[in-house]
Amino acid sequence: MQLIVGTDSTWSLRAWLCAKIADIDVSVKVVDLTKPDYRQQLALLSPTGLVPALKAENLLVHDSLAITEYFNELADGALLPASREQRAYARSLCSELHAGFFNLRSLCGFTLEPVAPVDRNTPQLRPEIERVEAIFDAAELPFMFDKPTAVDAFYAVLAYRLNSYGIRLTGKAGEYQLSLLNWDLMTDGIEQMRTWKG
Ligand SMILES: N[C@@H](CCC(=O)N[C@@H](CS)C(=O)NCC(=O)O)C(=O)O
Repeated sequence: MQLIVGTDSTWSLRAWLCAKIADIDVSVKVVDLTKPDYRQQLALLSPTGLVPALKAENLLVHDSLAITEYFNELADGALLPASREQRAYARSLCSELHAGFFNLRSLCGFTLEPVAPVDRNTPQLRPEIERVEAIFDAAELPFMFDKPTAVDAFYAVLAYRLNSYGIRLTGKAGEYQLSLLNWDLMTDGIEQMRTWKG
């Protein structure tokens, strides 16, 4: 299987992390999203013109959440917690990230380079950060549940983004943020992302 990813693409990193948690072997094809002709390249690889996309035999999965679910099925549920209730909660958290946190995304753009801190108390950021805090507060530690799941993969990228902008959560939420930042898979993922830039 081939995972088509983009430079500095957080959605791509989430899919890559999920492949690793599920122990699924994928080769990586990188599209440099800074190149002037990247849209032409992507048009040949992904029906939406977006990354990530997963190319399997007779199949193309073109959204990070769908890729995560596909990996989860291939790996007999390895990406979600064991209980049905926890799986429903985990899916809600992944969907919430996938569909939300617009202000954090637009005001704290993902970057591997050092950036200036932002004020977490601005009216746009504060409610979203408080929501992240509430989610992180419920973590079992060191992961959200009793084993690494897609939730950790999805939120590790957000934990990293917050940290880049000088936003360190406190209390249990802060412990979970730190645990995600120090997670060996996440540090490997960040290194992997640096190689995508060539
Ligand atoms: N909901 C999609 C979002 C994918 C997405 O927005 N990808 C961005 C990179 S992070 C992209 O391909 N951008 C290229 C463009 O906008 O032309 C997913 O989760 O896979």
